[in-house]
Amino acid sequence: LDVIATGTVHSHDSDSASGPSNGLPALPTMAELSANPGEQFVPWDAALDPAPEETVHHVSLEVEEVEKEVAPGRTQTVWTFNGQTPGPVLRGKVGDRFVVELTNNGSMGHSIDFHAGDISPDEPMRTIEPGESLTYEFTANRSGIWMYHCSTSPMSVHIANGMYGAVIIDPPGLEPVDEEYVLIQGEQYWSSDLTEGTDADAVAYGTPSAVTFNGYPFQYDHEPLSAQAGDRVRMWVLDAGPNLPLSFHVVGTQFDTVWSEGDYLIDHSEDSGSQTLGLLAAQGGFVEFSPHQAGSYTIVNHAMSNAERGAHGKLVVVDN
Ligand SMILES: [Cu+2]
Repeated sequence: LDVIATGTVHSHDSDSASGPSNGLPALPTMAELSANPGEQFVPWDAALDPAPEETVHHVSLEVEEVEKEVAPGRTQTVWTFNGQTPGPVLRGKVGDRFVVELTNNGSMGHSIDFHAGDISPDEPMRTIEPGESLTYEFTANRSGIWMYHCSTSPMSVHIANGMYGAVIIDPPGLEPVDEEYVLIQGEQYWSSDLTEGTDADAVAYGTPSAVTFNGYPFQYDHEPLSAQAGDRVRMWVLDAGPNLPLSFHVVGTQFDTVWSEGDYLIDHSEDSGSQTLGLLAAQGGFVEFSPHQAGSYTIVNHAMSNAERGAHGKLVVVDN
């Protein structure tokens, strides 16, 4: 009775009504995550340009900590490369050289790690303080969709708070297709402190507030990707994590080509197919398919709870 009178039990009850009993912030509902974006919302452009002709790529990446709408009704500080999450997609061919100038315009130490290169991490991946720069050079000796990310500790928080992107190195002989897109899965773990952005405990517990393709939940439900019936469509896919796997599926299609982590599982097959491209954190690949009927094809992480947290979109196919 004493316990009830002091309100301890009552406060426990209200906790369980408003959120998990472990003290973590309450998770947004699917209705909240899929609500209409704010007026300032601009979808992250998933359409890919072919690799440029140049074989030496000079890239400038600026770390910027910016306020951004990361989900409907949620504007917080995010840590970015060039003001966007994911950061810019770099694309080239096997043998290309990348010369990256990284500048830290943020308020704390940051860094970058390119999986597309194989070099000693010690110097180029070092954390630099605000106002500092470094040059990070590598030759892309192997094809892939390679993750890049901030590698400053705690890495889970720097990645969850926006610091990731992709380098696409085309496999030799990769043929042009009618439509080519890139989808990068990332998780958000919202802090109640909008300046902090990410809740480190929620990351540790593995309870994401949102799971996104290209940085915003459900964004391609609002602004669908497009193709014409009979088109050949290629979707490059990267799981930037920081933690969760991705079972990439496009409802109504079968993949006749799947390339995962360096090799083809199937390649223009006429009598076998694939339903998902399964990726763990930091793995990537691409799928190809030809939707032969007009319709609205849903893109999901088929680990369905993640789709319902926002790893979900649409490819709208029209008659040609
Ligand atoms: Cu960082």
